[in-house]
Amino acid sequence: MNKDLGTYAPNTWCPGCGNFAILTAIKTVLKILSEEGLPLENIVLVSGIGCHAKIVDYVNVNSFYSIHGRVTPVAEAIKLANPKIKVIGFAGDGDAYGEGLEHLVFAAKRNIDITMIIHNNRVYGLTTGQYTPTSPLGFKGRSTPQGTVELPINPLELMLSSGASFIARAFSHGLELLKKIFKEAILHKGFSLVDVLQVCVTFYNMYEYYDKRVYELKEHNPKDFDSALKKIREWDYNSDASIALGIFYRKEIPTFEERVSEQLPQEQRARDLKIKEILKASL
Ligand SMILES: Cc1ncc(C[n+]2csc(CCOP(=O)(O)OP(=O)(O)O)c2C)c(N)n1
Ligand code: SF4
Ligand SMILES: [Mg+2]
Repeated sequence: MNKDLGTYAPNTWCPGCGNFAILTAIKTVLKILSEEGLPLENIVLVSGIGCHAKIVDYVNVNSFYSIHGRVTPVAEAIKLANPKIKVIGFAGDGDAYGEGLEHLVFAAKRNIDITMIIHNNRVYGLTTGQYTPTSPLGFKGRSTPQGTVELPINPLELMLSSGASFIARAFSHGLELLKKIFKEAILHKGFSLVDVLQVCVTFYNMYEYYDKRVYELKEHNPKDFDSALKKIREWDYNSDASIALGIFYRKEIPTFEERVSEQLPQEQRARDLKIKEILKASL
């Protein structure tokens, strides 16, 4: 296996695309986690449809290409079928905050132990520049040549109110923080979401804009719901306010799969255990 977890698939992202940083960060983090004892075969990546989705072609671990808007339910199904798997979903903003939004809300609500990494370039990249739920008011793109006439959603506020137990924001220009946040999100027990401000150089080049405004969260208590809400509301994806990066909220609560397992009748749990032992012995 290629040591840096790369593959032979030709990379078709535009030069300068923020997806490259996400790719480098995730490969590094998975490598570190495997050195720390997480077998690579226990990791499954899931992607949607869009520029972001190609990431699973470029990382040499098991993966599943789903369809637009359905990264979350596929990731949830894999986790429920085999709770020992670390499932990491990669979704676009159109994908996760548009077509698949209801899945995200319910995954957060049930606190299923999956990690969702959102490549939030605030545009439909693959289909060449239409607006998404996080494009700012007045965004001019293929489908809105005169500018959008609606305000964006704040996905982090939505996640907080839906019950997500880990909420963070990262930026594709700043590898160290990206790696740190990805690692924390993957290790978190419960539903984790990282909204990555991933710059699309071709249809919405925001490098300069973000570079001037981002700062890293310090002296912030991520266990405190009210402080998290206050920080999350500081920037509404529309104003010119400063943009905080880091972990806004983190809470340890029982996961969906733990609660499901508790409800299983004793005989069924014993039978599942027996099947696992037989499978283990036959390997
Ligand atoms: C069910 C379905 N609806 C719509 C499409 C068309 N489609 C493909 S990619 C895409 C937008 C992708 O945007 P985003 O999720 O933000 O990903 P990006 O390309 O920006 O990474 C759309 C609308 C599709 N393939 N399937
Ligand atoms: S269109 Fe945008 S998001 Fe897609 S590869 Fe090019 S720069 Fe990246
Ligand atoms: Mg997008």
